[in-house]
Amino acid sequence: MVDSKIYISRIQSVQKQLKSGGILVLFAASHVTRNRDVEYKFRQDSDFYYLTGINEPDSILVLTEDHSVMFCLPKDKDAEIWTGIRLGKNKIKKQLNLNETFDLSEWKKEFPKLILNKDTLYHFFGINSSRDQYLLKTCHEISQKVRDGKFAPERIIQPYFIHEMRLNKSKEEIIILEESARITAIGHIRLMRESLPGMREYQLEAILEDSYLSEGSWGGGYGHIVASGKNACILHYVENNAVLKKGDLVLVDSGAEKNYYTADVTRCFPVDPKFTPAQSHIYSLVLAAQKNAIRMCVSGKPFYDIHDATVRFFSECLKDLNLLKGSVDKIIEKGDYKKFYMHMIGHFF
Ligand SMILES: [Mn+2]
Repeated sequence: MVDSKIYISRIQSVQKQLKSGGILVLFAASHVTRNRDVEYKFRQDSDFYYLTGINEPDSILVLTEDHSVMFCLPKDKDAEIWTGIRLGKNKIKKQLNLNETFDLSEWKKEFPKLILNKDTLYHFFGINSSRDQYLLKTCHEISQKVRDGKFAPERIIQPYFIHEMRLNKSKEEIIILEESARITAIGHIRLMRESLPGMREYQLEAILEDSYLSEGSWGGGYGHIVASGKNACILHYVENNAVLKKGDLVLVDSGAEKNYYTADVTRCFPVDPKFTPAQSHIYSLVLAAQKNAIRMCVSGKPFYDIHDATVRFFSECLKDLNLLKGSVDKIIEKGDYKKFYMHMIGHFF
């Protein structure tokens, strides 16, 4: 169990950012059916975990500037025998220092009271339509009673300020991220050493997963992309079943996740294990672009400056290689480089 102080302080920080009259509703993730009675492995919603440290499905956190409430799965011996121990409302209340906690069955009775006479609803709208509809319906029903002096939010704001909070990593978070990156590097290096012509892409995927789990992470933070030969041109290639051929390059995009923090590393290497001169030349250009981008990552530098510099560099390279024609300025202006470089230099979510 992680120290709950950090979650208490994050909840307080959210409450400070809610103006009076504001109410935040944040849903935990729910189980998702894979087939018939089999579910995908549960993973908590990242925002919900960031604020609560709670790993159970279906909980709902409701915050105003001066009130904190959670609805959670009830203690239930039978259910717990099948699916695991639940914290229950009493433990959660204490653990997160909340004003009130309820069993989930109380949600529809209690929520209209919580939202009554609030003017702004903070909710990630558009992710789950049945939740959206329930919230809108509740607001609508209350607003029908305006003659009794009752009102409900008429404004919905996406609480992106939570993502702003998550962008600023604490020392503790950076330590976990570094650990995810360290484990990821071990997996990638082992993969490069062990891959041979004739192996299937999914065997390489298995090496990554094995390395990540053996080193104490949760495994891949997203589906491992292992793409050999022309498959590497599919950005989010998922099939991972082709045979590695002599002379091919393999592109691997994969990162280990630990405690909800994942690395995200892409590397490209020859199966052979030697680059051809042409492969080596292109590789060295991409590597130069990467090193330059990393050099530009200094405090205060806008993200888009780094992207723009990379686009310019690649446009020059593509012109030198005779793959694109015209002036570099025109190549950038017309977006011709996108045929070869269609994504951003990076992403932060
Ligand atoms: Mn990636």
